Amino acid sequence: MIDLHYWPTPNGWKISIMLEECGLPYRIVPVNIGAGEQFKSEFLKISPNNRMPAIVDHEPIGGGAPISVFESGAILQYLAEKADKFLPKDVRGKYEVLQWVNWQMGGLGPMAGQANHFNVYAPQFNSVEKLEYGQVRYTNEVNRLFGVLNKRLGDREFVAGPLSIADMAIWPGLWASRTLARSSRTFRTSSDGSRSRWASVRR
Ligand SMILES: N[C@@H](CCC(=O)N[C@@H](CS)C(=O)NCC(=O)O)C(=O)O
Repeated sequence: MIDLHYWPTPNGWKISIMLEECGLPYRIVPVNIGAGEQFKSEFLKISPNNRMPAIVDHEPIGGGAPISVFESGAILQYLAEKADKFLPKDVRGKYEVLQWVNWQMGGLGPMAGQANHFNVYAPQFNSVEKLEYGQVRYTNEVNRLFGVLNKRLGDREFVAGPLSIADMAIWPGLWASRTLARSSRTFRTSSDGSRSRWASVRR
């Protein structure tokens, strides 16, 4: 059995989607990040960066003591290895997928998070003048990243080969982009044909 330390956000969805797609048995352990549960000492033992999601696998690959994993990209990779699904074994296919997982983890995820912060959350507490630089910088970067994804999806059904952990890492970010679209005048949604087609395939 796998414990999924979870709260319903795009990063949490990556893992619940993967567990469901793999058919692996799991139970949800809620981490209410609005109530500060991510700072509890018990949780920090498995996720020292005080962020969810995290997992504890009580029947790990290879047996032995339970294994805990934090960071959604590492969790997706662990589950792919455990289920032997959604991550090819051959070196070309594997790194085709992992480069896009890392693109999400190091690029789209953090940048969409910042764009969301400056456009959606911070305006409740700050003046427009204070926020404008951050809004422009991060919205432009998200526009650029979505352009990269759009181009990638122009001639293929999934991000990297057949359905993989790359799709599961990237898809939940579209949620953030919909919130952004409502709050930012500069977020471009018009030229996203390939991305929209891919998003609807995954629905
Ligand atoms: N890079 C991390 C990011 C995880 C993350 O940012 N989680 C947020 C919710 S989406 C969180 O737990 N926030 C709690 C906090 O900021 O204290 C991952 O992909 O797992």
